[in-house]
Amino acid sequence: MTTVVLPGSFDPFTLGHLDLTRRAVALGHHVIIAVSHNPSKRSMLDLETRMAAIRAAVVTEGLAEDVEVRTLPKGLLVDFCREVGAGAVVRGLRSQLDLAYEEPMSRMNHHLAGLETVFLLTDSAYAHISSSLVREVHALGGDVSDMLPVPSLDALRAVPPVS
Ligand code: COD
Repeated sequence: MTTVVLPGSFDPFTLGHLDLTRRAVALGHHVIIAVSHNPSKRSMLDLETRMAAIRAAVVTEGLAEDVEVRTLPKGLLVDFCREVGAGAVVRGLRSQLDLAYEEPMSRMNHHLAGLETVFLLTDSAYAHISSSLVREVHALGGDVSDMLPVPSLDALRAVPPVS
């Protein structure tokens, strides 16, 4: 079993993220979901809330044995991967736009530490879902209940829409 890191801001953790996690586990990996913490970037949900919602979703999905949720410390992803003994990073690709964003990061991580990235093509059922659009739809009073695991939805509902 290889340990892999699935890094992200997960603000909020969506059904697309959950599907990515499930599929990485199905490939036989032990998955560390590493939640980034960037104090200079305002997130809708704070770090603890995001992590608690992810843990709850992982338990509900029956993945708790194979998945850990940790904070991604400030610094290089390759250093975190070395620290936790991860052999690769897992990232999802929804479109060519994602590939354009991911390619330089993947090449840099490989250059810095020989760290591989495993790309999984997003299930088309989730390809239109992004955390940023979910935040926007929610903030404007739209329904995001079919895009999020229940714990993320509960966390988001605690944040009032813009009036
Ligand atoms: N379906 C499937 N997958 C999805 C979906 C969906 N609907 N939505 C998003 N995803 C995938 C994304 O493609 C991504 O792979 C993953 O889920 C996480 O998504 P996000 O948006 O939460 O993640 P990001 O892009 O905010 O994460 C940024 C990092 C934390 C990875 C980045 O900032 C980083 O690597 N930081 C470390 C700094 C570093 O080492 N830099 C130098 C080397 S590059």
